[in-house]
Amino acid sequence: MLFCCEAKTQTNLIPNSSFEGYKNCSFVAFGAQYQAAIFDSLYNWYIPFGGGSTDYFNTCSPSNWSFAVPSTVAGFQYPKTGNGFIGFCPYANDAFNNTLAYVKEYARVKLNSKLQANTKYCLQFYASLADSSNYKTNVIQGLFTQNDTSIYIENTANSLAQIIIKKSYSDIQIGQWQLWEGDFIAQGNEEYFTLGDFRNDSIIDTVFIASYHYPDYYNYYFIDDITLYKCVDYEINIPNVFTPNKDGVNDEWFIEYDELMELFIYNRWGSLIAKQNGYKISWNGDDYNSGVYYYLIKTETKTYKGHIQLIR
Ligand SMILES: [Ca+2]
Repeated sequence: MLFCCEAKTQTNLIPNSSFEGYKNCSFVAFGAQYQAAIFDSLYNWYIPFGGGSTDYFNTCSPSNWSFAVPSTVAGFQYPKTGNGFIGFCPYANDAFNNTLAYVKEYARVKLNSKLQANTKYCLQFYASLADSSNYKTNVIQGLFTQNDTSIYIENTANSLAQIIIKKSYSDIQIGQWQLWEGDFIAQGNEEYFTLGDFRNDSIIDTVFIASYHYPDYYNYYFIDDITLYKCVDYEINIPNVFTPNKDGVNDEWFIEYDELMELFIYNRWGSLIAKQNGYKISWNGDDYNSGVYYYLIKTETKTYKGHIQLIR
C-alpha cells in the first residue's frame, strides 16, 4: 500500500492580499481628507498613524469618481487581478497643499499569524508606477513589527525595514505591473506588516520622468497581490536506494519537502506502478521485486527524474 499524504498547505500570511474584500463601495468623489475614509472601506488593511492618505481603487466605484478603475485619480490602471488594488506615494512632496513638506504614505495589515523566530519569509507583490508620476523612486520596503506602532516612531531610525527591495530605474516602467520580491529572517512574534519607504529623506534618490499631472515632485505606485510565505530555498533530497525487508532500517523510500509534490513511479518497462502527491511522499516497494525503478517528481517549481534501487 501507499502511505498517503498529510494535508498541509502554506497559507499566505497577508489577509485580503489582492484587495478584493471591502465593506462598502460608497467612495467619496475627491479630496485628500476623504482618502483615509475610503481606504478604511478595505477589510484588514489600514493606514498606520502618521501614514499619509493611501488610496483604494475598485471597479465598483462610479466611473467619474476619483477611485474608479481604470481611470483613477492617479492614472490609468487595471487591477493585476480581480477588481481592487491600492495606491500610494512612497515619497512625494505635498502637491495637493502646494507645500515644500514631503509626504510618505504607507499601508498596514495585521498578519494571519505571528512570524516564527529564525525563519526565512519571502515577500512578493506587484507594483505599477502611475502615469501621473513625474518622478520615480526605485525602492519599496516591507516593515515587520510586533506592535501597531506609529509611523513617526518607525521613521526615526534609518532603514528600519527588514525587507528593502530595490529595482534598477530602467526596469520601472509607467503603467506596467512588475513583480517585486524580497526576503528576511524573522526574529519572532512580528505580527504587523507595513508597506512603504522608511528611508531617511536625505538618502532617497529619484529620477525625473516628465511633467504630467502635477507641477511638484510626485511619485505614485499602484500595488496588488501581496504574498508572504515561509521561503522554500533548500534542495529537495531524493534517496536512490531503499531496503524494504522489514528490519526497521531504510524500509521506506521517503521524501519531505515544503512544496507540494506529485510522484510517479515506473517499472523498467515504463508502466506506472505507483502515484501519489503531498508534502510528504513515501513508497514501501509494495510487492515488487528487487530491481531498478524510475521516479518522476513534479514540485510547484521543478521536475525531477531518476532511478530508485529497491533491494529486498
Ligand atoms: Ca486585486
